[in-house]
Amino acid sequence: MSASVSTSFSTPPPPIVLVFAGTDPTGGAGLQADILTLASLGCHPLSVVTAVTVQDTVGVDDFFPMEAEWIADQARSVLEDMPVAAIKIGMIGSVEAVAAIAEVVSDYPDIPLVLDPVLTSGRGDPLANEALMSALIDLLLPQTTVLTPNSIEARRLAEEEEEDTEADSEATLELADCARRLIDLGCEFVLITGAHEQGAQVVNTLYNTRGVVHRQNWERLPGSYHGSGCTLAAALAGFLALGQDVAEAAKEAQAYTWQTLKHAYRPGMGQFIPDRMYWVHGDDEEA
Ligand code: PXL
Repeated sequence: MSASVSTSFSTPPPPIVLVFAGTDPTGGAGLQADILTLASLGCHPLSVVTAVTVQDTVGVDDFFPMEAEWIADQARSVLEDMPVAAIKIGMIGSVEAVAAIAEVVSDYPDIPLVLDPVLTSGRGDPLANEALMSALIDLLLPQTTVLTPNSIEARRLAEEEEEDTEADSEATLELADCARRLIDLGCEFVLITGAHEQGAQVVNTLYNTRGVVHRQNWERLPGSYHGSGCTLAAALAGFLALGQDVAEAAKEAQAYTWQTLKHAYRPGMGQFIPDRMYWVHGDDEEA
């Protein structure tokens, strides 16, 4: 070998974030969204493919779940090679894959874990069934540092858990009750996003075991966005990897995501795509 590879960087290496997610060929959501987000924040993304989707910016037509063993093998290879500062989990294609991921992450209890409970596409195409929701609740929630459901996902997960009890399925659960139930199931924090609720502003609330940690209001933007939830959860994992605590990371991730939505573009015939690299594209107008 001739010249050796230079390692004399004066800046510290980027923190590493391990992502489990499905691929989205539009680049709008899923693994591609996570990679763009983490790169934009100065993190190094490790990417474990959990499923391959067929979709455009309008909706998801089909998906092919990766075999559970392949998911675990992808993750274990990189986890044994590199120091991972945070883990983010997005779409998981099967119950077996949930079990495999749960087993892998249980070997790394000190790494903060952000779980984005992806249940449908933006159009509402199902990406998870009841069995998968139960597996998420039983196997992954107890290992989760921050769960990031939108209000629809929060209600579905909380109601799923109450199904066998006397919960009145007609009544709409208050989001604070959903948060309490989800925390009782074992996650440390829940960040419930409110874009699907009524109101001139979007209200996102972070809860922990003691109740509300903080509530952030955001100007409601007019578009329909593909991959906003992925962006938020990935940014949260990124800010945790950069050393922030959960309360601060949740604020920063919301501010970053709002900017990506503010600068979103519409490359196809469907939803807008958040611009995770908005700061590269020369528009330095303040929000
Ligand atoms: O936005 C949720 C999401 C996550 N992951 C993948 C997706 C979608 C929505 O379409 O396709 C792969």
